[in-house]
Amino acid sequence: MSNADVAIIMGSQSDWPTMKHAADTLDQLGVGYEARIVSAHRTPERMYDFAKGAKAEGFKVIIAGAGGAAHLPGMTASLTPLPVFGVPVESRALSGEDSLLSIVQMPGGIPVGTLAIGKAGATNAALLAAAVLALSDQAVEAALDTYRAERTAAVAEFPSNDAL
Ligand code: RP5
Repeated sequence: MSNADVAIIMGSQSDWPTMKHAADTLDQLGVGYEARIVSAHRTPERMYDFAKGAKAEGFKVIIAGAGGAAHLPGMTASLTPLPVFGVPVESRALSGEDSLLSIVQMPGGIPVGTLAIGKAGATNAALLAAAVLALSDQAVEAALDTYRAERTAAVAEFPSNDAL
């Protein structure tokens, strides 16, 4: 059993600089997570075992990041009843458009909630995972409210020349 509510999985170590933004956001919200490298192509049996066992391990939401021919989120979604949020990692060859289309174009019946390419997607995947948990966790609900209020307060009403 894992104490973590959220599993962050990724296809490669090279995805971690992107997926760390999901981890950092969950840290800010006080949400427990576990991060693992699980490749659909290089470690398919690890992927199968993880996805089949994720619910029994105690995870409630899975965030899956991958780049290029990014099959990890969709394959994971096909093997688990848990909600899966997919993060397209920015690839070198096609800037993540390949990752995005690989993840978003799931056949009807097996959903992956697909986020934006790169850092914004990883951050928002964490916020969506937290929003799911907040439905039954008042501490996470309060942390999300604070997160939003802080971002609202940080927006100046008038533009400044200071940063020019
Ligand atoms: C995918 O291939 C991974 O998710 C990664 O984004 C991409 C490249 O992997 P590396 O060759 O950098 O390990 O499976």
